[in-house]
Amino acid sequence: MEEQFVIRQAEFVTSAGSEGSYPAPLPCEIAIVGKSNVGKSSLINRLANNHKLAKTSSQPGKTRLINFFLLNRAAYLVDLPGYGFAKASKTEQKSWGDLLERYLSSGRVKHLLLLLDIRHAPTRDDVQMFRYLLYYGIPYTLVATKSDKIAVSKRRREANARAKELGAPPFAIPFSSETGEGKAELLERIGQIVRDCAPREKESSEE
Ligand SMILES: Nc1nc2c(ncn2[C@@H]2O[C@H](COP(=O)(O)OP(=O)(O)OP(=O)(O)O)[C@@H](O)[C@H]2O)c(=O)[nH]1
Ligand SMILES: [Mg+2]
Repeated sequence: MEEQFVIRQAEFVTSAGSEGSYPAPLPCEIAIVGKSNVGKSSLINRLANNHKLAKTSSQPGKTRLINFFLLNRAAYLVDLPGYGFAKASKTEQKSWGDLLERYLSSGRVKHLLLLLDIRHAPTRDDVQMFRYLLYYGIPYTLVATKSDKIAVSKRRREANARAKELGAPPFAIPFSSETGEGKAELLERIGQIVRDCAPREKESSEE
């Protein structure tokens, strides 16, 4: 069993609306993508055990900027605006799309958590996002959110079904921000990711 990433400290760093306002990069940056209302901000709060860290809302379209959170002063966890919020104006949709695209193509992100609602087949936007990350070779983990909304006996199977529908290998972590289900599994994954992006220990050397 992999070692879990223990979040000892999680703090909000900044909200960025353009590249100029991203914070100085760290070796490890993990970002969360998914459609509006799928539970991205809630997931951050659950991982950090702080329901006030990221702003959430029952109304889609809550997160509108790129929000950087710093974990253990070592890695960024990045909350992104959701896609596919039909009620937003065309202009707003375009500007969120541009914001997301510019961020994803900035080369900062080392790993993406792509969130899918465990109850629904992925949308066209989800499929497009998945193809985009494959195209750019961004490592990813699929997370099936709101697992508390379906029977326990179906969770693992339904989560994997969502991954398969996306065109990915059939594995997604069932996760609930309400109950904490999947938190340990996701923190193990994050532990792996952080270890992978940490710079190698330098040999002490005078040269
Ligand atoms: N039952 C249940 N509700 C959840 C879960 N996660 C999120 N929600 C609810 O879903 C709604 C949206 O959650 P957010 O975390 O704001 O979603 P988001 O993906 O950040 O949305 P945007 O910022 O609009 O892109 C809120 O009402 C949450 O309380 C979950 O695991 N279970
Ligand atoms: Mg949000």
